[in-house]
Amino acid sequence: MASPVNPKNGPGFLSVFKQVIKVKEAFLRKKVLRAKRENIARAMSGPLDLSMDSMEETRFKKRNQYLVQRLEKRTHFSYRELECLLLIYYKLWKDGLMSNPKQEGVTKLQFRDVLHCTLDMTDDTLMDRMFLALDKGPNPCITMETWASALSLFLRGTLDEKMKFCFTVYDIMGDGMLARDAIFHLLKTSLISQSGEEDAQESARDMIEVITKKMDLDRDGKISYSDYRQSVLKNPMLLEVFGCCLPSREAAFAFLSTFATMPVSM
Ligand SMILES: [Ca+2]
Repeated sequence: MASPVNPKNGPGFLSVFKQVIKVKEAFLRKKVLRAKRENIARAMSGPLDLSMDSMEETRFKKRNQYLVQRLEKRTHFSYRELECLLLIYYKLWKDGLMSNPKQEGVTKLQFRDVLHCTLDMTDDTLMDRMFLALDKGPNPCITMETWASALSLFLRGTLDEKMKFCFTVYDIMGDGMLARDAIFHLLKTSLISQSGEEDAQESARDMIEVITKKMDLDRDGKISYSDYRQSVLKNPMLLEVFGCCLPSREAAFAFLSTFATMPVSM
């Protein structure tokens, strides 16, 4: 695929995008119950397209039409939504090219910033694990496919998709089982950001008993995917029990409203 050309100067795309999302979030909180969601999306989609002329946009869409067709089958987005999402990718890539002309796509670092700034995923403790679950390759950039499928999961993923993703993030040993020490490590790590190291150890020790009792359904001392899945189906609050790795509903909704024709209901 050809590199984007003629990156324009001006504020970085991500910072513009971040501001748009923040405005949308505030706006949606106040108005979502009264305003028609489609109108919100249409009325507020303008500012994101400032940095690309229509010829360039048309060329980009034409060049990627087969990819969009493929992604339409594999993600929860429509053809038009995918075009918008890939345009966001393209603009981020162009942003990156300003500092590194050899950059071959959106870098993982940029994607991390997007998750941080626009999807409010500010908990860094599991970020590396999340990237491994999304994209195992050593390449510093993510492909458009990874971009689209990750956002499909974060914005419109089914409970099953989310459970599989979360468990993969938690499964540090990669053997499909969460042993006691892995559970302790996950709990402690997620608690450290809220309390100090010592308090986190203490709390993790307390929590491990409660959680194992609740989730280790076959009583073999480990939490398998089947234990986890059945527990989450019974109580969806347990989905992110071992650490945050999904955006909040509000953040996902605000992001969706930048490009989606029919955002999910809140
Ligand atoms: Ca078990």
